[in-house]
Amino acid sequence: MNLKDLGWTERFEEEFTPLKDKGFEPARVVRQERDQFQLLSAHGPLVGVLPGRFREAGSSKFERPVTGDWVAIRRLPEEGRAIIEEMLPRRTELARQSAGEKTEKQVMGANVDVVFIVMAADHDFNLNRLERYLAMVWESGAEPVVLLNKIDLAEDPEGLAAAIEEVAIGADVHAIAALDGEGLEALAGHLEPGKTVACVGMSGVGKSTLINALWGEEKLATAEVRESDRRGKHTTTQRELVQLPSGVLMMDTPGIRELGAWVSGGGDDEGGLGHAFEDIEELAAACKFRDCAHESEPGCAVRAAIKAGEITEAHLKNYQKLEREAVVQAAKQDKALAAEQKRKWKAFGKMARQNTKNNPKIP
Ligand SMILES: Nc1nc2c(ncn2[C@@H]2O[C@H](COP(=O)(O)OP(=O)(O)OP(=O)(O)O)[C@@H](O)[C@H]2O)c(=O)[nH]1
Ligand SMILES: [Mg+2]
Ligand SMILES: [Zn+2]
Repeated sequence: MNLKDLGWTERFEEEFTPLKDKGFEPARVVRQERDQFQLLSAHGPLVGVLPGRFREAGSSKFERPVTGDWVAIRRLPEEGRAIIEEMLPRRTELARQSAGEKTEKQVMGANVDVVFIVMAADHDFNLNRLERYLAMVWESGAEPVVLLNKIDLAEDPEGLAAAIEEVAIGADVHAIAALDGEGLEALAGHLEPGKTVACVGMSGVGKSTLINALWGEEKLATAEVRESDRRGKHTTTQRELVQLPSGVLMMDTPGIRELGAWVSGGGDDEGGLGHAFEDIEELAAACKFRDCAHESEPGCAVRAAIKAGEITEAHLKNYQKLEREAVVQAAKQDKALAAEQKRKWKAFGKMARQNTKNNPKIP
């Protein structure tokens, strides 16, 4: 097995050098269930064992690995197992903050390149929730792609897709019917070999169905939604990374019942995206130049943070992409506004002219 096929990059290779010197090997977590870790390494599948030190609550040094993480292992060949010794820094981190008594971060997946946010066109359609998903993905450093699934069940799929486009600025939007394979060709551009693509969304929206369709085989369990309220039955229970014949690594995730209160995405009444890039906006305030593009300008605080590993290059790229889109969107709106004004003035002028005609005394 080739590590590159599992998503290994030069950056990981570099970070791994000191660990290699200790005699460790790299492996990727493809499934995690409490303390059971299924790993894939250059030597194939292994069961990973997590030493007790990783369980220290709140210790960032020993944060527990999740599906998608790269870890340094010591193999115990005679037992077919491996000890997880260290975890490599995450390139991207898909996390939601559960706002309980103390804010706790729940990591849903690591080192994901693209996230398919799956929304069903029947019962599931909810733009507020979509905004929170988008904020979570932007914040993770991965690229969000919105999939409107089950369009075979919708009366007006175009209308729904258009409503999504308005919310999902900066993200690709595709309308599909995973069950019949409709519209899946359009996803090809996101499904590169060695890239990691995660599916997220509520239970029953068709995440596992989609992965099966892309696989060409019924490998993952799916189940019909409840007749009474069209909600899913929580069929997928683990986050699992699978390698499709095309070479793309797909991560299936269990649909969550409720998103809960998300600290990261802002409240319901607030558009989520504002918070997703607060870090960059704060950093940018410290750049030497006010109009710093965070490319090669001297005194750029954003580049310094990337260098220090505080934020990822991908996070900045996403921010810039969104910023560009927002500018385009604003320009479009201005244009629409201008057209609207023009129409109003035209109507007004016409009315004025008619008034003048009917009542010549009015100038
Ligand atoms: N009509 C229609 N049904 C679909 C489509 N895609 C999925 N379904 C059905 O929706 C139901 C739920 O699909 P799953 O793939 O199990 O949903 P999931 O998102 O993986 O759900 P969880 O694992 O519970 O999070 C199944 O009965 C699928 O056959 C579609 O495009 N059209
Ligand atoms: Mg599923
Ligand atoms: Zn800068």
